[in-house]
Amino acid sequence: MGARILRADCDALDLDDPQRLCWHTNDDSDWRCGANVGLQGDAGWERVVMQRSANVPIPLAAPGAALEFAGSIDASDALFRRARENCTPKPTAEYHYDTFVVVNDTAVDQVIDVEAAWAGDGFLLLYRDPFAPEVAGQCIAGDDDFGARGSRVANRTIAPGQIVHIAATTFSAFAAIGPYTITVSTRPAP
Ligand SMILES: [Ca+2]
Ligand SMILES: [Ca+2]
Repeated sequence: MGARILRADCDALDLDDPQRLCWHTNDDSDWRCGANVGLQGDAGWERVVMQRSANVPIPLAAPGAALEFAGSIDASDALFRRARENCTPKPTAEYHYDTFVVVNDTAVDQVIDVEAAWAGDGFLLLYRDPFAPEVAGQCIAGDDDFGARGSRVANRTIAPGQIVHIAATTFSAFAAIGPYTITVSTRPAP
């Protein structure tokens, strides 16, 4: 801590070190990947930058406990063609949405209840993994209204290792209904 860092346009030190990396954005010399050096212009190598999905699955709460998510459906949110409550597709209109991804990381089935509280006319959907809402069969369940400003999908069994994408969206196309909370309760073991 506190040591001065060595700044140079490339890491050309210790050419046998497998941990060092260099590629230039505005120069063409000294490219390296570990101990493989002099790679500039080498067609056998490719620069790839990968970003891990922000939606890393979150383990379900322990039996008898719950996860709480909060968000807001805004005009800046992505749009998709959501399913209806019965999971048949709505092929034309588009809806802003957020997703939350959960996983049953236990060795046994878990039963969950998913309940949303909206500031407007929200719509709740559960999808299988991978999240491909336009693909038939990926929708698990949906609910428009539960109470005055809610939606609820109850009593869904999630298999060991199963990933579920919870989509928070709206009844009306292109609506921005503002804040919401989603509670994912894991039922106590029977
Ligand atoms: Ca949002
Ligand atoms: Ca609704």
